[in-house]
Amino acid sequence: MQRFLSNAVPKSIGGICLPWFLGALFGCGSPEVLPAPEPEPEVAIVPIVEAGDLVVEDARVQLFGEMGAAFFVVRNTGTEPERLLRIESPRAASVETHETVADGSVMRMEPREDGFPIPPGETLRLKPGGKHAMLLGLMDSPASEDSAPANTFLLRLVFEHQGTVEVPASVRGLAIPGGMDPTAQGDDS
Ligand SMILES: [Cu+2]
Repeated sequence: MQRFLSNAVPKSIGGICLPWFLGALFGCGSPEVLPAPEPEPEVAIVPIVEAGDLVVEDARVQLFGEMGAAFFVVRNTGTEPERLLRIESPRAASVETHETVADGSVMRMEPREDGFPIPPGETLRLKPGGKHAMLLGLMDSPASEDSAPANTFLLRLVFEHQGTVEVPASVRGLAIPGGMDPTAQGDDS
């Protein structure tokens, strides 16, 4: 049984990086006003997870003190519609499904309480500036609940038909504005 490294969650930057955090999610971070980032920790290479007709790839989380965001790609290779109902994690008190949408020139997050549909043959992409999962109330989880490899963050994706699929996500610290999806930028960028 492996455990997460205890330093996987940066604890010292909780308060000051909230605006940065929100900017990262909205895809509108302002690099010139940001503090210098700490060196990136070694990022684990996470496996592709296959479950039934579903393939989950590129799972990653960005952690900001007690909050975070999760992103991943799910391909539905089958012939039946699927739906990602919700996401859970032993390290988050709650996980919400959100989508960042443009409201004029302003980007804002909207809850997606019914999760995200994945039609047959299509791909669901959770990414900065778009659909994403918000991790709230991050904590160190008991080892007994945590089967994730070192330096990864366990996500449990709950699908309507496939049920629960456990996915280890690579852990990133602070978001890097230059790494944002350029399609997420507002008109003011
Ligand atoms: Cu959100």
